[in-house]
Amino acid sequence: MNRRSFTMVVIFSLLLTSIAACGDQASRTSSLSPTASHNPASQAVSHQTSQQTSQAVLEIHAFEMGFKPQNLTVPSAGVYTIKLVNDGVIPHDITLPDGTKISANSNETVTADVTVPAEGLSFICAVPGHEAAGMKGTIQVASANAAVTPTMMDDHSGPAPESNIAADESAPEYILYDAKAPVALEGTVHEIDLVVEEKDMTVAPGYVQHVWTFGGTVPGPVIRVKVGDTVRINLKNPSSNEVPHSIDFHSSEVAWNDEMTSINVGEDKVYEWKANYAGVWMYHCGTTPALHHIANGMYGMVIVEPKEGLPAVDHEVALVQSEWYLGPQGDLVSLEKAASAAPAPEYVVFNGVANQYKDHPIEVKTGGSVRVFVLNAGPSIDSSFHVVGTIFNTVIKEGVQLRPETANGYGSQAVDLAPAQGAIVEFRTAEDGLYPIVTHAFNFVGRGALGLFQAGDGDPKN
Ligand SMILES: [Cu+2]
Repeated sequence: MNRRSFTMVVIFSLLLTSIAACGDQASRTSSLSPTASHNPASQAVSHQTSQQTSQAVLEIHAFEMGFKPQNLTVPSAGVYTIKLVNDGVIPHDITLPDGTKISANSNETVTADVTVPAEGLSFICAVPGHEAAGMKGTIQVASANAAVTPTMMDDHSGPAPESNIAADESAPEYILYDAKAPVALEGTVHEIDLVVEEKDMTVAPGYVQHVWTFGGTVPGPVIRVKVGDTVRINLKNPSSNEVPHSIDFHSSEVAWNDEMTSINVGEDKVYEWKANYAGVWMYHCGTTPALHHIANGMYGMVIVEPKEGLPAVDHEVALVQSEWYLGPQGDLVSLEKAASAAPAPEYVVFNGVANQYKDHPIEVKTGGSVRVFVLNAGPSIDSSFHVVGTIFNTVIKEGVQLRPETANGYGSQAVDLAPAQGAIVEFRTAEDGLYPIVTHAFNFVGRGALGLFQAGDGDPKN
């Protein structure tokens, strides 16, 4: 919140109200109060008899993700009627610095009178994430010599663009994400309730973000089925949430504008698909801006085994690599950082939390066979998945297979995964000891992309 800007608006508002109080239409002209703006029709009528009738209608269209026009200029300070036309597919609003909110659902038009002070004002869409995605604008007064500056507009109630978010020593401990891969679901038809939860999460020691999740965790639950199975997902967006969401299964063959469309809060949707192809697949929210919904935690892994299943191994682990672009503590992640042409996440992580398997190594039997299902959820950084001290004897990446029986002595050291690519890798540990899990894009190892396999007691010397 820009204190100075806010204070100026409030002072001007009080001034207007006190001047108007001398007349007989006082209560009808103090149109900056949120209640007044929520009842646009009656306000518009009352102003017909007022000294301060609306000077003009300012028509502003909302869409995903912006306003058109974004910056308006009025000839003088005073009361104006804002006509908000929502051309988008999800709800939007125009929110002023004092909290006045004009809300419109998809294809709806809502009008309300507002007072534009001499110094102008800024407005945003207050739906979480929408301001950061570009839904902000200004109304300036042509004669004003104190127009709203871009700086004042930018730090109005939104995440600041600075790159250093200070650690919070009182942040809760992170919750360890179990890396053990689940077994395949029983049967051939699977009905799964997937509830979207918007919640706070400690993503690294000292850093809490308000994440959007499938099922309450980042990543969402691993869903494991076999080729030929039918999966029926009941996606629920509870009314306690704030924004629309959707789901997109890369393991499915469906029309984008059918199963993958967004649902508003309070709505449900069935997304049914058949597992026709084996592999490690991504699922994610695709609601605009998809970059923000993915960066804010909405992704997970689907494992589709061949019909006959995978050969038995001693250990199975599921790891999802992803990025955190920190927003302010307790707020959404920064879309501005995530959208950079050269993205520089503060953290690159396995299963949602920085360094969690460095602090809590994944234990395996020395010499035992280890299978890792690995997915790069991105949203934007490539992975070079590597386990220090091992060689992958099996790699099944995006349908391409390296298998021991066909390898002619070849092995694999690192698996390249662009965002949304997945693989199955297998290896054995040679001796008791520690085997670091990294992305071999090494600038990210120091940013949280580090875990450990611990074979035996972890000590090669005894
Ligand atoms: Cu979403």
